Amino acid sequence: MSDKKKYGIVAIIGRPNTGKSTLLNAILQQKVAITSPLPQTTRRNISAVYEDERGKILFIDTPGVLGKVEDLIGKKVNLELPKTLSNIDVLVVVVDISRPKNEEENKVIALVRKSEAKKILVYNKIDKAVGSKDHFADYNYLEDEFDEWVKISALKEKGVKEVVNKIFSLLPVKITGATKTNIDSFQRVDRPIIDSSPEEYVAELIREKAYLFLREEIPYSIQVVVKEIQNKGKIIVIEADIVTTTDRYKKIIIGKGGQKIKEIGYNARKELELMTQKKVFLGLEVKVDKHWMEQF
Ligand SMILES: Nc1nc2c(ncn2[C@@H]2O[C@H](COP(=O)(O)OP(=O)(O)OP(=O)(O)O)[C@@H](O)[C@H]2O)c(=O)[nH]1
Ligand SMILES: [Mg+2]
Repeated sequence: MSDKKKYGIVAIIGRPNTGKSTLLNAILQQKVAITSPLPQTTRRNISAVYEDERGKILFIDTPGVLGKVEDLIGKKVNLELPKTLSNIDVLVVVVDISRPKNEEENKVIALVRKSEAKKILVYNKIDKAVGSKDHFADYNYLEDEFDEWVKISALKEKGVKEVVNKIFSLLPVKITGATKTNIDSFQRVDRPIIDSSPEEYVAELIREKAYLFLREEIPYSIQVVVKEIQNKGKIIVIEADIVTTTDRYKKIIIGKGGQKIKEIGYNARKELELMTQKKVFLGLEVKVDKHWMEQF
């Protein structure tokens, strides 16, 4: 490997729903992280490697920084972030300029100030931030705290390459041993290299569809557990549970005549079939476990 290549670890942070996961997917040109219109979609760090002729970047997509933390998941999620930020080269901070700034942003800024990494401010959702929805002025005073800034639309894939260019421009050519080892450990499979297991990945995909079809009805009271993935040649058989906290929620997830669960299952299955180019059988059950959040 040429000495001129650059290696670095990059964390993507910001308040919930700013488009962090959408940006990572756009950079990698593959869905590595699920996205949804609901805040708190990402619950755990998602790592994936980007590589081109300039070098390799290990991206870490993080759960959104929450202001008021009301549930157990939010509490656990909030504790993780400062640890993640302790060993990174570049911090990509995503703000949604189609929404006014709020107190959650101040929490993000506090984390930014503590970090010794290089920093890029990403103004996202420029496609949506027009007329009365243009809140750019709320955010642009932050530029002084950053090494670089860029305006993008992660959804429309505008300005995404610019983000990668700026990351490479901020990475030093000389790399520390630790960073390179960390990135090389991701060299196992096809690009982009994701650190989640097939079970975790499929579970996330099902959770995405559940968020999509349930909307605000049972916000964060669900998790998905994939119990089995069997590759039977032309067909993949998957057994999974959607776990929720009460019988009332279970009823909502199933829906009238099983309509909701069917929709969730159908859409998850279709996406998996597209990805794998195989037929997928997806057995979905809804279960109640009052305590799942405690074990998260
Ligand atoms: N119009 C528009 N919508 C966007 C853009 N980027 C993301 N979105 C939408 O914003 C919503 C949130 O996107 P996510 O990528 O899930 O946001 P996130 O920051 O990862 O959210 P958490 O994981 O909950 O912290 C989704 O509905 C996306 O489709 C953009 O550039 N323009
Ligand atoms: Mg996310």
